[in-house]
Amino acid sequence: MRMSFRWFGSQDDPISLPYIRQIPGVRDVVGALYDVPVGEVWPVDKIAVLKKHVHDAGLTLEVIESVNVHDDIKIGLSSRDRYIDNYRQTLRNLAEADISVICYNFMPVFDWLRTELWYRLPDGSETMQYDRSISEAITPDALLEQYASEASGLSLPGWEPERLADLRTLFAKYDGIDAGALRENLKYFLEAIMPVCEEVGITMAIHPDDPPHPLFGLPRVVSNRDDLRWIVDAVDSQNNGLTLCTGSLGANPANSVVDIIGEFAGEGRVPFAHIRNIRWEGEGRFYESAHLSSEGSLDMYDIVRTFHHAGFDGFIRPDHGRMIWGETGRPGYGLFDRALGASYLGGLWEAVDKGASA
Ligand code: DNO
Repeated sequence: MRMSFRWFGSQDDPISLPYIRQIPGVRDVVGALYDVPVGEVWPVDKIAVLKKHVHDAGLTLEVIESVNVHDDIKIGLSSRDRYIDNYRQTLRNLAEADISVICYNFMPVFDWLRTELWYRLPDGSETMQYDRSISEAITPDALLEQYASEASGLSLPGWEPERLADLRTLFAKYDGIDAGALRENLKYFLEAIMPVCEEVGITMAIHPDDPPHPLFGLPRVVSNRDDLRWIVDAVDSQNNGLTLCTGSLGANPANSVVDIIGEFAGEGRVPFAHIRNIRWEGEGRFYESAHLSSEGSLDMYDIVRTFHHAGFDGFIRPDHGRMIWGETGRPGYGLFDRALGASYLGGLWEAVDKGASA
């Protein structure tokens, strides 16, 4: 297992690489380029600069989160082939910099979604919360406005204002795209890029839908065990893998996260894991808790043990943390609570590891 930490780049992350370097057990950074429009080729020189920044700080960069997929590919428009060619070239360019894992998602229009970015917990910390009844009542425009005014002036991953500038047109393009069509478009995309992935040694790791159900009338096809099974079988290559995000899948109590880990990590199809906890608050409602089992609804010991038993040797990162100790910044991506998460997960791993060989 390699413990990693997400970083949003020197332009846009209030957390510096030297600080990340001081988190015990963390040697890998999960990064991305944030100034290349979705669908365009990531230039070799920009990738090299990012890689150098990370290396100069004594850290390693092998995982990219995310190379986003253009909506035309998800919709299956004829323009998709041009964007797929660009994606292939991006993969080649990333492989030149020894990138081995690419996290991406196939959610239409939006990436993750929360209805509250600063939900106050009884201990005074703040965290993100989701309430399905609110998401069903609010318009996407209103949500965008809320994010723009509440995100401390920082961009939120997957919510790039330039991409979402014309929401109505984007939504209209999805007209008639149901889950079946979206699935076929995902397969088309994977079939087109897998030969390059296999040639250059990159594993694709699709991120589950977050939250794991359709939103605003748009389909979602990466929400549960059967969806993951379909994806893994649709293109049966070891380079077609999953980002196992415990918080995303775990948001639906019907998903057995532990069984899903056992199944797919056991088959060697999980190169990357986001391990975080959530607390269910009732039907369709949850908040992102501290990582400890005692703070949330997921059993983190069981989760880590299952990864270990499956022979997992990929990358792990703590995920969304709360804002604690007066820290401000990008919701979910403060330093302190994620660092606590990394330490806790590292401790669980050590305990399971030593227990297994005792
Ligand atoms: C949210 C993240 C997601 C994730 C993408 C992967 O904080 O988990 O934005 O990076 O879905 O493409």
